[in-house]
Amino acid sequence: MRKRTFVVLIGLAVVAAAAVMATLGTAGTTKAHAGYKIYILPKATGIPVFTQNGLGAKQAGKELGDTVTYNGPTTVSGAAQVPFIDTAARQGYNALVISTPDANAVAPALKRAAAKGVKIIAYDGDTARDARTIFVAPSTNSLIGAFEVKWMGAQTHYKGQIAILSANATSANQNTWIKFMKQELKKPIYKNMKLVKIAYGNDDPTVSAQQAQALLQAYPNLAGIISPTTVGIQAAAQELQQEGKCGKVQLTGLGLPNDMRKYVKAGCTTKFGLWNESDLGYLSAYVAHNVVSGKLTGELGQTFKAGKLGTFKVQVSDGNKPVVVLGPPLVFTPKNIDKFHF
Ligand code: RAM
Repeated sequence: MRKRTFVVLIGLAVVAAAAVMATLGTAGTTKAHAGYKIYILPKATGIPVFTQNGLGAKQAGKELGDTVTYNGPTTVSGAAQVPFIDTAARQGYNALVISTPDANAVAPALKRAAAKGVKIIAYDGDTARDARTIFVAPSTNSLIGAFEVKWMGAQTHYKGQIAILSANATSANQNTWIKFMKQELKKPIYKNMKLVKIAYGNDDPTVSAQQAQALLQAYPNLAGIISPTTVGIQAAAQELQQEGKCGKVQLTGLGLPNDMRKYVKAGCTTKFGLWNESDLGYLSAYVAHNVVSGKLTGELGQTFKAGKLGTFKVQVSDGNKPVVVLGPPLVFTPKNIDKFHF
């Protein structure tokens, strides 16, 4: 009797252990593919596009079972990003997703972090090619550059002096777009449009407003300003409005619909663009996850699924590689601006 009870008990214990193992097995599998720590480091916190990138990345983290931390300096500076990179490495993050205004300033720290096993993904503002595994681009750079010139031409009737109000002089994303703007401007249709100055507002609202004002003073006949930064375009719109120049000096570039809505209504710009910043953060977190898991190594042609956004491919884009591109830019006009809420 005793023996039989013992056998039954053993039998029950085996069944229970098997059940526990099955549960652990599932948990174990999930853990092997998720639970990564991803750090998203913007050019600076406090700029709405980066807040939106962070929210998108957190959404992706939720879907993937990863922990996403969003943090960075309060002013736009590559040097100011360095302590955050070192912290992410010290705290054992699996991946660092960075948009930088200064590739050279951050490259050594990124390499230090990579040596400690942190996977580096650049997004938005690229760093040195050998300091990251993959670059996530919001759109094709040549398209972004060409579009901005087309939007300006449409507003100035392809005539007059134009100026660019950029972000930081060291910023790779803006510099690349400006390179493609200059290329577009060489087309015959722009023969009566002349780029007279490139000013830098450092993605600081005050400096950008001062630079916009200086442009208006230095070039009284200015036909338009292209500002390939959400901070710059907003500051320029505000400046134009204050000086009663909306509609007289044209404005285009890259801006957030929410920032720019009132200036569109006031006639300060009739055409500008951007992309969905939350999606950009979301996609970047998916790239980071897949790099950490080993699915993406940066080899051209690799594909992966980024949740609600679908399937993406690692590719060459405008000679840069390896790049994952979010998609074509969105174009905002007085007709469609109220459809966009970000
Ligand atoms: C600013 C930043 C960012 C850029 C946008 C368009 O918010 O410079 O890097 O992508 O503008």
